[in-house]
Amino acid sequence: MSAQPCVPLALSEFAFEVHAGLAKEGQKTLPCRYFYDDVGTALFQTISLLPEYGLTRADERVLRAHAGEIAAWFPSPVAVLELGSGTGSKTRRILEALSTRGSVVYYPIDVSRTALQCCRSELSDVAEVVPVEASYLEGVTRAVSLRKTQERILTLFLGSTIGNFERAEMVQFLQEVRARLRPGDALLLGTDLEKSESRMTLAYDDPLGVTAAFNVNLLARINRELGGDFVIGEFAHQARYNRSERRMEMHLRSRRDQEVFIRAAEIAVRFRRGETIWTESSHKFELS
Ligand code: AVI
Repeated sequence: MSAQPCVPLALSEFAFEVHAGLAKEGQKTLPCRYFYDDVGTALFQTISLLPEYGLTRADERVLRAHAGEIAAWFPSPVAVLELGSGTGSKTRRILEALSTRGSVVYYPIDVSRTALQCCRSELSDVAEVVPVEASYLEGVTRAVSLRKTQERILTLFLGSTIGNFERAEMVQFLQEVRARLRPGDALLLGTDLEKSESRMTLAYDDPLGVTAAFNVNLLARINRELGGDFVIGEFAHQARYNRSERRMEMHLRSRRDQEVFIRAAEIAVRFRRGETIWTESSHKFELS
């Protein structure tokens, strides 16, 4: 039997995962999905405006150029599901193209209520927006259960969010999505291509420090929601490219030896100077 961290069952999922990630013997970790509270969501929206971070705009360009062509594959009626909708701005092109032939239902799926609210106010003029506040797979299950008999489903998974999964989990996740769909439905997947190391590093360590704030906000969130006592200035943002795994990694590096107590996660964590918490992987892809 493998050793399990000794965590009381009554902890919230967030507290449980924080405990499990910070109690690890080797590399400490925190799951990147906890970046997206209201502050993190707003910071990510700002990241997507930065000249150094071209990913969101690249998605928009591709969708602008090909929305009509994509829409032509789908006879009406169509429902659009979007995993991790964000504010839905890039989805407008697709919804507009589909709505020229009939009404469209749009299910944005996101854990961030703020992002869903933004989505609804941005896109209600082009589609019937039905926000689904849930994790991706739970959201797909819920949205698919609302499908009308003839309706085809177009699932959007854009912005290279798939890159935030471990490589082994990516295929499994896509299989899970497919299992919830049926023949005639489709998935449109957006992935970020590998670029020069210097360009990718700038995209994840921008000179304004927005990405640094996005990363460090995870500790601030633990302080706010779980009664942590992280001294925010004692951790530095670090972005590195892992060439063999073809991924950008974000870490939070402890500036000194220190101990942090997190009340709701019932844990005291010791950090050595220079030790890091690994907070995110953004895998990059080749066209093939
Ligand atoms: C949401 N996700 C695809 C972004 C990425 O590029 O991995 C999150 C992000 N992390 C740092 N900057 C943006």
